Amino acid sequence: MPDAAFQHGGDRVAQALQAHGARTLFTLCGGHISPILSAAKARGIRIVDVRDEATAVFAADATARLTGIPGVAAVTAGPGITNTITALKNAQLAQSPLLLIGGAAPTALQGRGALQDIDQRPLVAPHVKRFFKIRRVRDLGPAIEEAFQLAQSGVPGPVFVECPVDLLYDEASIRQWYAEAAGKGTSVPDRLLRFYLGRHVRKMFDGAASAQPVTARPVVHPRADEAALRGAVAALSKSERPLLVIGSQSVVIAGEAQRLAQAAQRLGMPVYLSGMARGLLGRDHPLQMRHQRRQALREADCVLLAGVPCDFRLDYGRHVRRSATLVAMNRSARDARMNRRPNIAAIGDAGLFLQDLARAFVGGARWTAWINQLRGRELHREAEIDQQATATGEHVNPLALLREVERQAAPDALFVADGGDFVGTASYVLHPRGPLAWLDPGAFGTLGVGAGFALGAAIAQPGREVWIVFGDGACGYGLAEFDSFVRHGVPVIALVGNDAGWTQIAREQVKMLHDDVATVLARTDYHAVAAGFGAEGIVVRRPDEVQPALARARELAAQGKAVLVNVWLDKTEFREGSLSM
Ligand SMILES: Cc1ncc(C[n+]2csc(CCOP(=O)(O)OP(=O)(O)O)c2C)c(N)n1
Ligand SMILES: [Mg+2]
Repeated sequence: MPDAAFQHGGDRVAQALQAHGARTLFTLCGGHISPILSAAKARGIRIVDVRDEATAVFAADATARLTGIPGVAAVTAGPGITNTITALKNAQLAQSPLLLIGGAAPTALQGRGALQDIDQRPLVAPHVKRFFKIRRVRDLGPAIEEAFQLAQSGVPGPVFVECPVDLLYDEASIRQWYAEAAGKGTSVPDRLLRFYLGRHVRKMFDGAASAQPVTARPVVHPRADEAALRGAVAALSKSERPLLVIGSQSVVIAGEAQRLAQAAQRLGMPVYLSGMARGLLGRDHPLQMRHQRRQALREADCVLLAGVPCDFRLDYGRHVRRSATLVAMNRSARDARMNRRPNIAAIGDAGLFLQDLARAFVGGARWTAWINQLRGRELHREAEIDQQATATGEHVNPLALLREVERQAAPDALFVADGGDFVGTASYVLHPRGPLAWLDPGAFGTLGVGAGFALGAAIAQPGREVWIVFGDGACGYGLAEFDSFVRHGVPVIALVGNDAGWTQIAREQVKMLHDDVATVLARTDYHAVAAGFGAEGIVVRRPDEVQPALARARELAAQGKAVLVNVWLDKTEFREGSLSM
């Protein structure tokens, strides 16, 4: 189809998506967005329709995180948009660049009681970098173009483009529609209405015919200044016990992940990885530590936080000793200084800064004793977990289950984490295989991301083994998406740690209030629910069933089938004492 001849406004949106490399559009249909879906399909964009708008946004989020190209979701006006709010907020806090296209009532009927017509700006604007309200057809393409660039610039995040339905159809149809609405009456008010609506349509289509197809704009990634680099080199040169913590924001330029991994290795200091940065150094790198981070932070004399703010996860900065030199690398000046003023603030992309640092700094050999000290603790803790994994009970020990997943999962496996205690345990036991091999909700701690994240991941990277590590509570949010997995031929392995409860909450609630109210679930047959949607369901109640069940699940997934493995867990003390607020 020649780009110059747009069919209609919906096609302008589709052309702009195509120009930015969007290969997939996640959606749940609605009359307000039909022309966009149809035109995107005609242009070869894969339309992946799901069962809840939140899923569409979670999927777009995962696509963005894994490919570095903003993921795209389109939802209908009103309730379609309100259903996305949690997922949008999650993407905002996770700093994930995505584009949400929302429908809206016809321009002339907004505020006049049209179907699903609400003022969408006050609902959506707080959760996005910008809310584009489009009023003219010619602005559709340029708005998408700007939205893509904005989503990826500075601190990445979601951007919203509101497209009223009367801008999305062809001009002749819309003229006719407005003419019919204006009626044929001869009274003065009738004639005035006709005049008003005629002028309105002219304005909507003004300049549309000459508007050109859009092209993607370059994205400039922010770089910290030279002074910060010199300061960091000087701090490291003096340090006896440096520690590097790398978080999600360091890998927002997905294409740089491998180079960042090499830089971290060259720097030669102990590293903790969190969020999307998990797996950056592969499965078992001698510099990577997983346990006792708090203690290591207390002992370190120089702490480098790469894309990691001093929020609750670092006890608001209190985990870092007062006398330590703190180097904060962050795209956000506010996050770099949150709760604790760093000695050196490198405001810019943390991943690029670490690459520069690895080039500028030569040293590291004298840290061997420090590294060995941390490694010793690491081995000790691993031995403890091994010990706990041998405990047997009536059903399955979660540690033993996750150890078996760790043993079996493919070299390219991607783990999506959605749940409480079971997932917390998994984050210690599972070793992501490489960069961008772990997806969790991020700072918002949102339950229910699993199905959407897995869908986005599996579609963005076909052929990859995608696991969802689900709590039984968390799996309930997205169970209906087994329907989407089946219809779209998306093979994911959902591993449900079924402890018949919202255990992470119950653990503290019962201790503090002696009441398990609202935290108790049943040993529900989640595998049968998945099977009802046409997927494969496997149940595991005893330890000896674990190994064959996981092998079978991998086999089925390799054949292109979605599988849910529902594993009855025993109680464990592993997570005792862990609480985040
Ligand atoms: C949307 C949302 N609702 C509620 C919570 C609070 N919450 C945190 S962990 C948790 C329990 C999770 O239960 P489950 O998924 O079964 O995992 P488990 O802790 O039992 O392993 C809850 C309810 C949340 N984080 N997000
Ligand atoms: Mg549970």
